[in-house]
This record gives sequence, structure tokens and C-alpha cells, in this order.
Amino acid sequence: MSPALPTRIIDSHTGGEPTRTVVSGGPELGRGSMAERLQRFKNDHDAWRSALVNEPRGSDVMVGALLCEPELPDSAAGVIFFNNVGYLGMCGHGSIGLIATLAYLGRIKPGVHKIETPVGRISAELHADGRVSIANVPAYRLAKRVPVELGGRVFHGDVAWGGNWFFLCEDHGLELTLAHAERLTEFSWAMRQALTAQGIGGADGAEIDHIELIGPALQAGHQGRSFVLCPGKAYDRSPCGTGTSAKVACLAADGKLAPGALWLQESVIGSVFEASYQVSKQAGAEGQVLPTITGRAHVNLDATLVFQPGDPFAWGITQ
Ligand code: PYC
Repeated sequence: MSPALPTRIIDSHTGGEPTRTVVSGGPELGRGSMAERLQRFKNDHDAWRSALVNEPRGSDVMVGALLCEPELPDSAAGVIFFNNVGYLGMCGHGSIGLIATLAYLGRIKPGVHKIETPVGRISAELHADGRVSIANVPAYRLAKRVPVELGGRVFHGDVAWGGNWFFLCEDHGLELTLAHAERLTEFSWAMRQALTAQGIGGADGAEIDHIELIGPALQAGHQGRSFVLCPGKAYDRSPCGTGTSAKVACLAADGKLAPGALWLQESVIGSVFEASYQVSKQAGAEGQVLPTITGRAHVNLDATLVFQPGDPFAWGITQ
């Protein structure tokens, strides 16, 4: 079966991490909030997710972004992010990729734009030089130095929300370089499974599906480095926008980063996000911070999907 309308996709990468934005012809999700449309996507159109990001068209590292008509008149766009195994509440590198894509299409100019996501509305500023700053959803640390047993040893990590749930571990003892990507992946995957097995979760028992190993920066003038393992076992080539947000929430909670001060976080491939935060003044938001993440995305593909009759994998390879 092939879709009625041509499906146009635009790929970009943000610090090496790809985003595939569907700009027309994707699944028809109707109206309502992005959270409601996400449920429809999940329940009725999941084959689209597979067709767009799974092999053979995509890969485990690809993050999809379905561009949606926004619900509110002053929003520039709505978006739903997804990957090889499911859906993301928010995606920092993907939001930067989305803004670069809208600029490439000539749909937005430099300035501040509101984007609706399933976990809330964010602001994104497109700068004149092409960089993008994302004012993310509120981030916070839920728990500090939580012990987790792994392979007969006890490691520790902070549980924090940055738009997704993260376990931020510093005492892993591993070198955060690309040469060790396989070892870092296996370790982080085992840690994620150990968290689930040991009942360690986010708020309301939410699964922690992102592991963030942290360490010292390797480049002068930067403050930290991370390796982030995403839910589908692919590691983030960028410093991970939601992961960097979770990190600044932890730094804020420890009194190690002042509001407005810059934190430059490197990814395992050496790409960099610039982060800072403001304290949330909203009632009931004690301990929450409002992170801003700045990075740069480049568009590298503008294409139309082809669904050839007889292609057994036209809708992706599924398990
Ligand atoms: O940048 O927030 C992010 C992200 C989440 C998963 C992959 N990238």
C-alpha cells in the first residue's frame, strides 16, 4: 500500500545527530494538542514511524519529526518526535533541526518562534547566523546520587527530567570518546536494564529511558562532556538537548551553576551545545529550572519517499 500524497522529508543533523522532518504527506492525525495527536500516531499510524526511521530507509540513530499544524494561532508549528522504538516527549537536537528545516523552507525568519510538543510548548530563537536557541520545558532533579548495582559493583546517578527521563552517572570510570562507543553503549544499556530491574524510575514510576554518562570536557573552554544512550540503543551524536537540560538542572540543584551562567557540554563525538538556565518562578515549580540550549543544525537532504509495489520493506524492518 502506498500513501495517497507524496511524502516530503527533509533531513538535517544537529552536531552530528540526524533529524528527519516530515514536512508534507505524512499520517493525518487530525486536530487537538500534540499529546492527543501523539496518541493517535501511536495507536493508528505506527507503521509511518517505521517507514520513516527504521532500516532500510532510516537507521537506529535517526530521529523523526512529524511537522503538524499547531493548535494555537501564535505557534509557528507543532511537532511529534519519534525513533526506532517509539516516541519522544521532547527532543532538543530535533527541535534545533526542525527550526533549521523551517528556515531552509523559507517558512520562518530569524526571531523567536513557539513550537508545540507533546510535553508542552517551547520557544526557539533562530539567530541571524543560523544558530538556534531552544527555551526548553522546565527541568528538575528528582533524586540525587541514587545507587544502582551493576555487575557486582555499585554505581550512582542523579534522576532528572529535561523533557525525557535521564539517569546521569559520573562514577562509571569510562573514557567518553568515540573509540569507546561500543563499550559505552553496552555499559549504558546494562545500566538502563538494571534501573528497571531495581525499580528505579522517574516521577510516577516513569521508565528512565535515557542514560547519560558524564565526565570532564576534552576541549579547552568547555565545562563537561557526555555520552547519552537513547531508548533504542543508539547513542546521541549531539550532546542531547534534553540531556543537557537535565544536567543543568542537576548543577543548579547542587549550587554549581548560577542562573544565566554558561555551561558548554561536548558530545562523545566532540560537538557542543551551549546551555544556561533561569529559575522558574511559576507557583508550584520549586526546584525547576528553565534551560536554554543553543546549537546549530545543517540540512543535508530534501527528498520524497517512494513506496514501490512489491517492496516487502517499504514500511521498514520491524521486529
Ligand atoms: O537532543 O533531546 C535531544 C535528544 C533526545 C534523543 C535524542 N536527542
